[in-house]
Amino acid sequence: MSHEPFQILAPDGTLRGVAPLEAAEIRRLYEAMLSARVFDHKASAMQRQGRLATYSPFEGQEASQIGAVAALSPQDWVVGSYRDGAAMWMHGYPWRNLLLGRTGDERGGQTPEGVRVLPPSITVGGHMIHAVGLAWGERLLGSDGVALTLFGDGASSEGDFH
Ligand SMILES: Cc1ncc(C[n+]2csc(CCOP(=O)(O)OP(=O)(O)O)c2C)c(N)n1
Repeated sequence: MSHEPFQILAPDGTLRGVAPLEAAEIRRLYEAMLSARVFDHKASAMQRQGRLATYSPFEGQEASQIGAVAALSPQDWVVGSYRDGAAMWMHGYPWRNLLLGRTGDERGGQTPEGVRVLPPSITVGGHMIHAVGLAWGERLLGSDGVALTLFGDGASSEGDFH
């Protein structure tokens, strides 16, 4: 039995096999990660200046959030926590709303028409069951839409996770 590791780039940077994405798509995703990084730095600075009540940075998680959402269709759902702004934004939730929410302005929780993203969950683990409900609803409608939910390892200790 072979135990070859899954590898796209060799340690010296050469491509192994066929590139899974076109160059233009790689650039688009990299730009999205960079936008997320810039937002994250700005929001962290605003929190330290007292201009936001709280802020949970996601630096280092840009690829997992942007990459996961890049695989979705607009009809799919994103249900994240306070730390998942990059994923939410990638699926259409405005940065502005994320900032408004952090100032206590309830308009921050108003998802634009047609955007299938729930407002960020502050309750650790409370949003995963919403994602399951949305997925179940899609199934009842006969659609092949899916719901993506994101959470930390701590949330997996909540009863809702099970
Ligand atoms: C039900 C609930 N309990 C406690 C808290 C306080 N709290 C906020 S963030 C956090 C840690 C969560 O850890 P994890 O799920 O691993 O996510 P991370 O913040 O590390 O991304 C806790 C306990 C909360 N928001 N909700």
